[in-house]
Formats: sequence, C-alpha cells, structure tokens
Amino acid sequence: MGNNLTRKILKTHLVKGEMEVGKPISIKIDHTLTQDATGTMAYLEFETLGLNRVKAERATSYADHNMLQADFKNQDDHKYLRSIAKKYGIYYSRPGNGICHQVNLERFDVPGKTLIGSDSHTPTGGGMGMIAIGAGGLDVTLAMAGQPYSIKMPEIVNIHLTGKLQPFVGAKDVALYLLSKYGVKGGRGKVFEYTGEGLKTLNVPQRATITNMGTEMGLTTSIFPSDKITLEYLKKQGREKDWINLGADSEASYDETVDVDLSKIEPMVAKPHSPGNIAPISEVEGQTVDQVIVGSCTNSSYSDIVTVAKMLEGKKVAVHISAGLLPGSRQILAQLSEEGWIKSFVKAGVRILESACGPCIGMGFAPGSDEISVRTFNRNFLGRCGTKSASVYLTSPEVAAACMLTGKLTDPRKLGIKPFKVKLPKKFIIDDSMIIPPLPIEEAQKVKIVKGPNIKPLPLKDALSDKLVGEVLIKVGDDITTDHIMPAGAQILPFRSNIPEISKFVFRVLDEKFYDRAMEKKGGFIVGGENYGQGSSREHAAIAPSYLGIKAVVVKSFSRIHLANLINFGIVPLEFKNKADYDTIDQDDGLEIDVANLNEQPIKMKNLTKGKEYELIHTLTTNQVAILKEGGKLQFVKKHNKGE
Ligand code: MIC
Ligand code: SF4
Repeated sequence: MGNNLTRKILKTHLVKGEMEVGKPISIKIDHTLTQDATGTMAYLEFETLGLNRVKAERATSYADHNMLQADFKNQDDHKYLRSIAKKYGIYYSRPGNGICHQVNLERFDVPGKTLIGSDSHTPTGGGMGMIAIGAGGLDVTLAMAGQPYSIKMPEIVNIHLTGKLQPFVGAKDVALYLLSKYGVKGGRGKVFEYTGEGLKTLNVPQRATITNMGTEMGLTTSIFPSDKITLEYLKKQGREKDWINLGADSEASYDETVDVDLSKIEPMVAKPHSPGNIAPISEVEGQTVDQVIVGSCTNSSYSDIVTVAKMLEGKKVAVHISAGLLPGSRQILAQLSEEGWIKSFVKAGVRILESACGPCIGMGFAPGSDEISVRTFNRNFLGRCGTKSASVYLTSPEVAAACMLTGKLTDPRKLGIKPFKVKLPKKFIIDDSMIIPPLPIEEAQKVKIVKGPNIKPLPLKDALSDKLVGEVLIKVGDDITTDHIMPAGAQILPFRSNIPEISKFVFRVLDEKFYDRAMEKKGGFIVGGENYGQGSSREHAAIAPSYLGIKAVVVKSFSRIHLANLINFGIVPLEFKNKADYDTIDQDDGLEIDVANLNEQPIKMKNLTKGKEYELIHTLTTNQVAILKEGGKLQFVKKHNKGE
C-alpha cells in the first residue's frame, strides 16, 4: 500500500512521535503566518523570548483585520507590527495589500511545505498542496522561534471527487455540501485529502475555497495535491520555481473514503447562526434580503468576482438592497480594474470596499436591526456581523450575485443567464511593493520597536495550585464559538493588544454581566457542552478569561485550537467522564477540583452547593500537564528552554 499525501508531508517533517491516529506528533514548521488581530499578541510573546531573528524558513505578518482607523489604536498596532517585522526578519504585508490567506496563496504558499498561522483559516494553503494548520498565537510564536508544532495524528479521509460542477454551482457549494454531512464537529481529529478525476475541474483558488471552509467542520486541515493545475497557477504568479509534483501514491491507503460526485451538488446556504446549519437553496428561496456582500478569504478570488461581475453585467442591483464587494487582495483588485470589471460593479450599484476582512469580522457594513444579510463568507455566528438581531446566510458568489439582482434568496440557475466559464488571466499583475521583505540582520538589529499607548504587556498566570475552588461563573451549551467567548467587531478588535480592556467584553454576546461577576467573584469556572471553543484561533478567548481568574473549563468536549490555547494560558481543560453530569450543575454552584495529580485520571470534582461528586477526564499529555503546572506555556518555555 502506498502513502497518502498528508502522511508523506507529515513524515518528511516529523520531529517526534509515532504517526498513529490519535497519538501526539511534533512536526517541523517551514512557514508561519500572522495577522494583525492575533499578531500583536503573538509578537509581544515573541519579544519575551529574547531572540534576535525568527528561525522559521519564512515568516509573514499581515495587516488585514484591524483596518478601521476610528482612532489611533489600529494604526499604532500596524506600526508596531511593521517595526517587529523589520527587527526580526519577517515579511510584512501592508494594509491594503489584501487578506492574509489570499495573499499567502498568491505570493508565498509552496507545495509540500508546512505552514502554521495564527488564524483558523490557514488551511486555505491546502489548496496549494501544503500542510497548512491554524493555531493559537503562542504556538505560531514558538514555530517562528524554530520549535516544532504538536498535533494529534489525524485520521486521513479521502474525499474522492468525480464529475464536474453544474453551471452556477460553486466551489463554496462543495464546502457547504460537506458541512451538511459533517456539521461543525464532524471533522475533528481529521484531515480531508482530495483525490479523484474531479480534481482537474477545480483551479487553485477554488480548491482553496474548499480547504478554507474545512475549518468550519473542525478539521485539522484539508489538502489538495500539487498537480498540473497547481503549476498553471504558480506560472501565472511567476512562481513556477516553487512547484513540485506531489500527490498520493497510487493505491494509497486512507482511514476512510468518501465519494463526492461534483455534478450532483446543488446551490446551498448556511442559515443563521452557524455554518453547519445547511439547507438547499430551494428551502429558503424567495426570502427577501437587505444586504449582499461578496468577499472574505473564502470567496474573493479573481474567478469568484468575475463570475459575479458577469452575472451583473448590464443590470442593476435590486433597489432595496445594499450590495458590497471586497476583492481578496490588491493583486485581484488591480486585475479587475485593468480588465474593467470594477466599472461593471460600480455601474450595477455595488459598493466597493477595500481588500481586507472588513464585514466578515464585524469591521463595518453591519446590517440594520433585524436585517437579512447574504454573504460569501465562512462564518455567520450570532452577532459576528456587528448586529445581534441580524440574520446572516452564507452562500456561493453565484447565489450572492443572484440575490443582488432579485433582492431575494434566489437559485442562480433560474435567472436564465447563459452559462459561462471564467478563465484565470494568462498572468496575474505581479507587484509586491506592498510587501516589505526582511532586512539584513545588521540593519535589523538597529531597528527600534514602536509601541503605542494601547499596547500593554501580556499578563501571565501564577503556577497552578493543587486545589481549584470557586463558583461556576457561566454555564453554556454546545458549539460555543470563540466569537461568543471573546467577540470581535469594530469596537472590540482595537483592544487585541490590551488584555485588561478586551477582557471587559468576554461572553458579552451571551451575558452582559459576565465581566462584573468574574471581577466580583475573583474568577471561577466555566461549564460548557460539546465542541467548546470552535471557530476562530484567537488566543484572546483563553488569555482574557485567564486574566479574569478562570481556573478551569469543564465541558463535554473541546475544539482543537481552543483546547491548545487554554493550556498555553494556564486554564485547566477538563471533560465530564459521564456527560449527563453536565445537567446537574448550574451557574453559581461552588466547585472544588483536585488537580494535584493531573497525570492520574479520573480527576475528582466536588459540587459544594449540591453535595455531589463527579469524575472528570482530559486528553493532556504529561508535557501539557507540566505546562499547566507552571501557569502556562510561555512560563514553561522560559524555564525549560523548550516548548515540547
Ligand atoms: C475569524 O475569521 O474569526 C478570524 C478573525 O480571522 C480569526 C482570527 C481572529 O480572531 O483574529 C480566525 O479565524 O482565527
Ligand atoms: Fe478575515 Fe473573515 Fe477570513 Fe477570518 S474568515 S481571515 S475575518 S476574511
């Protein structure tokens, strides 16, 4: 039996561990990526390591999330990131150059390499045939410092593609189709590796749309092979030198195989308020919409946008809607301008926004009260768009274009538009002048780091005590996202480099009193259901609760990145051995957890209010237990000079 592609890349990067499903492995990381909303914290952590340069083969830093300059804060953060990049040998992509994942795909991703990024959609790079994984900022910091990255060896699922997408069905619909099968938890502990005849019908940006949204299923990552189509794309980017021919061996073995016939996939939507809430377009057709936006790291490639432009050509957007376009990168924007497509959007009545995350992370263009918004994005969690009473539907660019025209949720196949094919340009406009390359080391060492007044040092926890005592500060249900725990948006994002301030917003969407209660009770516990912490990689969802005195989170199960972040910042992550125990605990109950011997399971927990005893379990390795004992990973690394 031959090797599959995932195993091949993991094997050549393996530093420690056995490649047996579920066992911890450490891999060498070639490339790293950070963005501004998670990057400031990651670099504050990097500064404490005392290194004079990054050790990763390539590190890139993007300014793409915190773009609203309502006052000095975001601009100060960007200046800080720019000075850090100069000092430590990092590529810095300036604001306006585009969304990190799109730019990385165009200019930096290399088949066969490993990448970790402090953004959960880093798997976008899987569209280029690399192992690209989302991680917490501190883990990316340590990878920049040359340390390996640890994951549990995933199950590798062969997504075997046949057929060809019907006209007006997009790559996004493939992702939505898979979400309809797996939901937001079904991908945990897995990698989706795409194979089959259908591959040759999907270009690199389409593949990247699919790998990008694998994150929403909880996948560790997703990957496509590096084939002739990859070579074509790299040629268009003037990067054919980066290409290697790389795929699964014939007869490769997989832990599971799933057949997907592309020609059977229908246009779909993710209904409010979860990317896992999938329905075929026929179920929601006719619903009036107020806003339609095309963009985000999922669907803002050249072909996505030209598809929309062609569908709008010679027509106007419905008079009652507000329509917006965010090209994924400056390269795409330049290409669209050059070819006249921007004019088509302007003529149709679409608002052109800058190449950035923007409304995807609640940075402007929030819907009005109770409004319905259709977006080509990847997340529609409650309140994420900036308006709690709004309902967001996630769709393909094809469906979004149809909605722009009719003002209603519409099946694009019913518009009577003649099917067409969008070809990528022969060569993209290549202009890297908005990417500042690393300085030579002698010059770099002279650079002074610039820190504005909103950039505050990272607070760290003390060593773990043997008994954790306190009250349940909040009890939450299943699939709680990091957007619930640590919301984003235009008001909150500017505090990403100021933990005391951002902590005031913890759980704000669910419970406005959480912060006051946590302060009054001097910390305590969080109790939750399945898949706690799904979604974004933001480590602020662990750092801020840690700052508020959260000692342990007790849930039915965790999502991967958030679990790692909790450990990194000294919060003990525990699971109910008997899931039904969840029902017998309430907010305000007093708990006592004995963590003196964390390596020995089960862990005992007492409910002092109800007089009950529970058994808890965990998935911590002995190393992770040692990290928790020190109060967190940064403390551990400094003491032992290693992360693993
Ligand atoms: C997101 O899409 O939720 C974000 C904003 O890109 C996050 C990172 C962040 O919170 O800064 C992610 O996906 O990890
Ligand atoms: Fe930016 Fe949205 Fe992509 Fe996150 S999901 S990186 S906020 S575009």
